[in-house]
Amino acid sequence: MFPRGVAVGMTRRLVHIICLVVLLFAKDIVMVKHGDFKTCQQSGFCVRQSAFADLVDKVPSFGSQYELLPDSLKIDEGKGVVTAHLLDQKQKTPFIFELFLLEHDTARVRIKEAPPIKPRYELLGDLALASSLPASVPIAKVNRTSTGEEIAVHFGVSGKNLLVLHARPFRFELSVNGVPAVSFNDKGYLYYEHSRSKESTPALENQAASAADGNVPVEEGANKDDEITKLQEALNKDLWEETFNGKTDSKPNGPASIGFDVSFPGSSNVYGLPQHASTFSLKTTRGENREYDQPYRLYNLDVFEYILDSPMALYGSIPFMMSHKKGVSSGVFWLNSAEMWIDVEKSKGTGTLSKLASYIPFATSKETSATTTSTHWMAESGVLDVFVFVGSTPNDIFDSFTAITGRPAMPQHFATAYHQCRWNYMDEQDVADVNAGFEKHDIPYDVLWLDIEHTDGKKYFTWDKTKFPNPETMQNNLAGTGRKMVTIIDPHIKRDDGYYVTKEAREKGLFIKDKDGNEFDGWCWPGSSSWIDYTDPAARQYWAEKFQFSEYKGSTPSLYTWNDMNEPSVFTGPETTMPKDALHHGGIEHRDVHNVYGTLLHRSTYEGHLLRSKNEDRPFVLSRAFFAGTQRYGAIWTGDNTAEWGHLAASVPMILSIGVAGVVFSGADVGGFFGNPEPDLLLRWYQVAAFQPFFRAHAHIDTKRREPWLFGEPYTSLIREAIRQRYRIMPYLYTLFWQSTQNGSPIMRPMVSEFPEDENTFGMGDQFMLGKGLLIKPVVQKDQSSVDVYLPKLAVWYDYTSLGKVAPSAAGVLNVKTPLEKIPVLLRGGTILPRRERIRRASNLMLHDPYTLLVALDHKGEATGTIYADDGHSFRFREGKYVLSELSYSSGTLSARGVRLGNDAKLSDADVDALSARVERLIITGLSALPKKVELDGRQLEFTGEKVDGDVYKIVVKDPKAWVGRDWKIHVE
Ligand code: NBV
Repeated sequence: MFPRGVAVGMTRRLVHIICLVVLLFAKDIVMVKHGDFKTCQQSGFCVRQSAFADLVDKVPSFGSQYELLPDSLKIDEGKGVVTAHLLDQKQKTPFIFELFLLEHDTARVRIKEAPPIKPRYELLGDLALASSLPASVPIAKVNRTSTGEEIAVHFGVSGKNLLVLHARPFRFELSVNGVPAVSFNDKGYLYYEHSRSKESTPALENQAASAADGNVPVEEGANKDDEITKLQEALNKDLWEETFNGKTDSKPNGPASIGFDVSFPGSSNVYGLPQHASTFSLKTTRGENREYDQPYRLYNLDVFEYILDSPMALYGSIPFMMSHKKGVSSGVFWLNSAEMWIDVEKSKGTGTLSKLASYIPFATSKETSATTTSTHWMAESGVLDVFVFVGSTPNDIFDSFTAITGRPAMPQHFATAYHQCRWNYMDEQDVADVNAGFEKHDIPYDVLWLDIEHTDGKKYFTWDKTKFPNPETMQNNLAGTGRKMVTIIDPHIKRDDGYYVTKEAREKGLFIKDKDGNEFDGWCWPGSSSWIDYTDPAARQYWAEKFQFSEYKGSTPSLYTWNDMNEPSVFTGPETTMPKDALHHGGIEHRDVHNVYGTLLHRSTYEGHLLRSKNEDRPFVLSRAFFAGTQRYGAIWTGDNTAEWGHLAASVPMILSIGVAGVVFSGADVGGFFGNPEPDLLLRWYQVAAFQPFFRAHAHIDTKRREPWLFGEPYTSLIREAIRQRYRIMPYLYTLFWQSTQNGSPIMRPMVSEFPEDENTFGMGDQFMLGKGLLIKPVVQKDQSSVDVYLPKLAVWYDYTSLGKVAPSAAGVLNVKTPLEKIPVLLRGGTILPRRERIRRASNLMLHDPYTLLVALDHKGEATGTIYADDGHSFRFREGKYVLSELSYSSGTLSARGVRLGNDAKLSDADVDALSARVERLIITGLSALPKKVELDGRQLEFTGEKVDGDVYKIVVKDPKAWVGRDWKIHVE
């Protein structure tokens, strides 16, 4: 017999060893090769839809088989609704066509089977769209040809938008102010696999292919019969069952895929469609000189060590694409959460322009040399429910898209600061040491994160009692230094009868079922697991309640949440995810809801945070999987990247693509998750991430420790400085977050959205704007001593450090020296940027510190800016408890105007002062001469001045004693 203490110690060690073995085993399962994910050729519906499009290309008469029946057409001008029957002439299947015209220059088009033999999933709108959608708008004017074959519908302010609907073949085009923007089914790829019984004979696709056989062109030396057989095979591929890497999808409902094409006439660039490790302006995937040989895929997947420059699917999916050409922007959003593939093709010419000419006499010849981008969208199931947005600039499209999918949530102030994470901070001592390390090295940070090892056996909502015996004290200690903690909570629930979550969820029937109706059993971190079915409102409610402080033992109000593995990641499932024939609430197949599943967990956790704080505190939840509408719940990150320069470079277009698709709060793991970054790579990463929306360092459990002070000098000081840069601009950043809640504008913006008139910016994704005022270009190569930056000529630019005016080449290129301590950051003339220069250990401790206003003049000697401030954590801003200050500089006067909106008339000056702070310093650059005096209300202000680069003057005004949020004027004479 061993003494009791020894026995306990041995048992613990044994448990530890078993856990390690399980972990290694699990990691082996997860170490997938890229052959573990499907290509289009391995996906039945992608093959079928692509074959259909190929056939249409080869035999044009085969395409466009859909016709609107003119007699069935109903137009409700007042409500802005058009409906009609749509017939698939080849297969004689009926559909219902609906067009809804909405505010925000939006047209919604729905095509449904009438009626389907098997019901299709139509509940997605309730889950993914904003709770109140833009109102319908009346039709301003309708023109209809006598045969009813063409209908021209004007809508929007002064009828500036024109939608022309063609009955035969069915297609429509949308133009704005006379310029064609979007064309639907121009290529005739619309192909709706109607629902059917397995017995329906003969396979209608066979008829379809034979109908075309007379015309199928045959390459020299090829046999015509073989060609037709190949086509027929492709059109019939995997209709009723599909096997990939030994795993079979039983497809009890048979084929249900939908494909269509959308063209952007005269437009060379399309953006969005996240998530891919690809360029910002999407590459071509179809046509002769295509850049990728696969379409972009949207299917939320846990891809281990993802490769760069690839259209492969990753953790999140947003079926939204945007396009822009001078004067016209447009967007397309397909409300569909099934697996999707999208081809991108570019062709010379203007595609649909010629067809539009009769409606738009001024469809000008200016565009004849342009490129048209055509896209082919293919989804496995669901319905055709497409929103088309038009406007003049990308900002119009961000506004419209987030009016439909919801405005971004306003984060708490701390969430916009720097986060320190690793898999794992091992115990309470480790947490205390890391916290002390930040103090000792005088590096600010706001949040410390705990990964899966903090739990008792990967049972979420529990703590490993040995490593974390006093979680409350630990959190309170952090809170005492102004900091928060985040723990990870994943959706896989250990199948352990002794685990209360398993027991309760099982009793309530809240788990996803397998195809036979039994509780789905798969493998994930805890071993054998089941997955909560967040599509079920009862499951969401149950989950939300788990966050109550009384339920989540050891949690405190300063603890927030990280939802990982929610694609969902199932180690034993096909492509490391849930089988498509698994069943959700109401008998819905997983295939229909796959891409929205992770967002429903995100939402449910968000609701849990609301519940536990009685709607007091703004939630903070980070999710890995995402879908359209994720922005309503919080932040996402780009997943498991690698400590390589290429991954640093890729993070910029990735965050840009996610941001234009509404999810404005995102970031990449600083330093790279896998591998060990060299110190210069880590530093360069901090330098750029300090200007990106979500700023968190994270690392894999097998990597060396990399807290910012572990690399010695000069790295400790330089990383400290990079993080301090972030804290300085937090008032600016927080204002951008607020603006984004108003109009969906990304925090980190592509050049094209700030300079929509400058064609040089249209294809650019390697530099970005933070708001309107800062341009950042990362250093993404080792030992790079200088970097070329493109500076649009429409603006004047200043070096952010020296505040001297820079002089780019005639082509707008500026070569910036990049010694280790510097990456190119340029300040745009015309900007007033609020900063806080007193850096404290955590950002909330700076909330009442005074501001420094940085004014950079444009070529007219003017500048504007906004400051938004609130209590940093509650929802009281919704009742008007916030400060909004509009600043402008013109003719030597800086004017500040406190804007009081809504019922904030209740806000007294004292309230304003409590939420705000005074200006302690005013810096103005770009002056043509040194002023003689600077005064406020007749009071002379002290200032110093100097000449800086570019023959301009910079002055620093000391303590003007002006409050942000109040009205005042400072005169510079
Ligand atoms: O929970 C462990 C990790 C996490 O650190 C990472 O950020 C996630 O993306 N998680 C994935 C699971 C294992 C990855 C190999």
